[in-house]
Amino acid sequence: MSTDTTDSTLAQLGWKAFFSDQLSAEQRLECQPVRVLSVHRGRVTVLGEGFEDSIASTLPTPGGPEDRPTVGDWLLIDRATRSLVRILDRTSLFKRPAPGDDRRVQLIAANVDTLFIVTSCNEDFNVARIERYLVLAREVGARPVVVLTKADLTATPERFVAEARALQAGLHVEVLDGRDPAQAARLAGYCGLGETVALVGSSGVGKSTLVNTLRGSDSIATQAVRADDGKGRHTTTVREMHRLGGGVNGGGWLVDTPGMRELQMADVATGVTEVFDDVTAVALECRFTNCSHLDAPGCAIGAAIAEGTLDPARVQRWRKLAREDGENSGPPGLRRSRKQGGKRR
Ligand SMILES: Nc1nc2c(ncn2[C@@H]2O[C@H](COP(=O)(O)OP(=O)(O)OP(=O)(O)O)[C@@H](O)[C@H]2O)c(=O)[nH]1
Ligand SMILES: [Mg+2]
Ligand SMILES: [Zn+2]
Repeated sequence: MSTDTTDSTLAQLGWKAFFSDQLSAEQRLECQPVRVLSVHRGRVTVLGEGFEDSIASTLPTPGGPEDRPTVGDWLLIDRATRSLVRILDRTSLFKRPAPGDDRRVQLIAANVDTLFIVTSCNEDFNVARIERYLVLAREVGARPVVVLTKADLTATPERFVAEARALQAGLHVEVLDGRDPAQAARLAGYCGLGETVALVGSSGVGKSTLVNTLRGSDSIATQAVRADDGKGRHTTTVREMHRLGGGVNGGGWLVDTPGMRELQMADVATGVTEVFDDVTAVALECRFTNCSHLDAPGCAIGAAIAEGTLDPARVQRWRKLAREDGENSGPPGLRRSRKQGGKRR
């Protein structure tokens, strides 16, 4: 579409050639693209050129489990009836096995460019959890940025930064007091015009606070963490896209998400291989086929741990994720029940 770059509204919303190329000549005439800002029971709030409304989210011909609109999706709606015609193919889709249900998949967000992996400089900080999110980012092809909040609550923020940086060469790590606009402004570069950033992480780490600070507003509810254990109160309950103002604020979109209790992994073999490329490279050298790399004498992983070139804790985290992926992946009917397959995190 020739209007792609000149049409500021659609461009601001993240409209790209990738999406416009999917429209047939007929759809160009009869349909209008809109982006999903939030999802409610059976309905979606959408924004398009001169159009913001809540529409029914039922597809004319529903298909597989990913065939339903999620936050960040681009939809085609009929100009005349304003009904949903189709979901455009996504540049990326974040999903996870729905907690407590082996058959369903929860769609977290679509068409995300960058993932803010938010954790705080306190008890929440956990390299295994960050690795899980890194795997997810790899799998869908979004740029990961580790955002360490509550830097003001620790005397040694650099310790957290160093631990996070060690997880992946060249990983972007930002550390800040998420309530401070001047510090939060360092994140604006990741969310330029039309770009979409999703914030994920545990409850109480300050995802909504960051969105508020970046927008210069306090419209999203936030809540103090529990005094006894420092855990969040699951304040945010819906996934929602929020627009950033222009100028120093970038002009992009932030998807705020509810804090996750657990992040199970399924269909992420590629992501695991890439995030743990140091471990998988050694595993490939192991001369035993079907080696569990646990304690077989002569195993390459065991040798690398003994030599000090591989961190045993990291190998253990790799093994856990790889096993979990194996258990949760494949056709739903063949999945092992997670209740039997392993303990919940
Ligand atoms: N000291 C300090 N407090 C912060 C910081 N960021 C957030 N907080 C506080 O942490 C508490 C939780 O923040 P929220 O923004 O509600 O956390 P959330 O990640 O959105 O939590 P859920 O919506 O439950 O997933 C609030 O009281 C915030 O004011 C920070 O950088 N420093
Ligand atoms: Mg929140
Ligand atoms: Zn081995």
